[in-house]
Amino acid sequence: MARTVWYPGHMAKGKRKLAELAGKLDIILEVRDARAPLVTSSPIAADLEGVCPIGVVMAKEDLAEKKGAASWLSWFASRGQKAWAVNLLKPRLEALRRDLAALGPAHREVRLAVVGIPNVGKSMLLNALVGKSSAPVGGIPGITRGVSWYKGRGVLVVDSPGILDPRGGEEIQRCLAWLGCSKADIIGGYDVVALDLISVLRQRGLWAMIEEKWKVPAPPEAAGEEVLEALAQRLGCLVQGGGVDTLLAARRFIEAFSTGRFGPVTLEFPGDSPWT
Ligand SMILES: Nc1nc2c(ncn2[C@@H]2O[C@H](COP(=O)(O)OP(=O)(O)OP(=O)(O)O)[C@@H](O)[C@H]2O)c(=O)[nH]1
Ligand SMILES: [Mg+2]
Repeated sequence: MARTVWYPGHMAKGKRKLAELAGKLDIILEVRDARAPLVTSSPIAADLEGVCPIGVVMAKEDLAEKKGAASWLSWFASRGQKAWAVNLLKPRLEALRRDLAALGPAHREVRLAVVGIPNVGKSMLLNALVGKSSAPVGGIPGITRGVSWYKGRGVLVVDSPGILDPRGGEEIQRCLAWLGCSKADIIGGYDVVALDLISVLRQRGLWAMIEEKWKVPAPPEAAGEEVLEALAQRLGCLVQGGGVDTLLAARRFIEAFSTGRFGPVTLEFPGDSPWT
């Protein structure tokens, strides 16, 4: 299996720090992306299983199909694992807060850490739980660089940097790039990653959502490269001399997909995941 080279020092250090802290925590909240809750699982949460209870928070519920989030909640429940689905842009965390409050001893706040791969919403969740904007949030992976404590509203929360699995294969890393969790330029480039996404969306009958928003059809006889060129034309990504800038178009396409601009989509369903 191919190895990715993107495993910067802050990820290795964050992983060590979290392992040291785990024994002092009441729970670890592992944030995943509700659009693909298996492929976005965290290697560090898997490592810490048994050291401390782990609950799964599926963030970006607003970007996932309703039936997808519901079926994942049932799937986690059937395995006896605590899970919640949340939209952190409009957080309604009553159920999560209630469950957390039941965990810690009455005399002190609940101690928890928020872990997960890059850009899934860890810092947004922390801010929503703490009740104020404390941790930096951003649309690109790698915003949080260290492990820090935050206190508020009955909780003591540790934020941590997004940690990717350096052993994840190329296909997994590409899927993570579509979701904004990995950087396309370190796994073959934006055009390769976009062509892959075009192919998967067509195979799964999901191209209609792109066509509806961006008016670019993808008839069965058209090659992926032709569809990418049509996207570049549509987006006005042109180069001097009359050609199209497919790299720029690929980047815009992936950004639009990862931030949910085409509408709700679920890439993995229980029992139906191409990556696991
Ligand atoms: N639509 C939507 N966007 C979200 C949600 N949660 C987080 N985001 C967006 O996802 C991006 C990443 O959020 P962060 O909280 O910075 O993610 P993180 O996991 O802390 O990222 P790193 O620290 O870089 O690993 C931001 O642009 C958020 O606005 C959600 O529930 N719905
Ligand atoms: Mg963060």
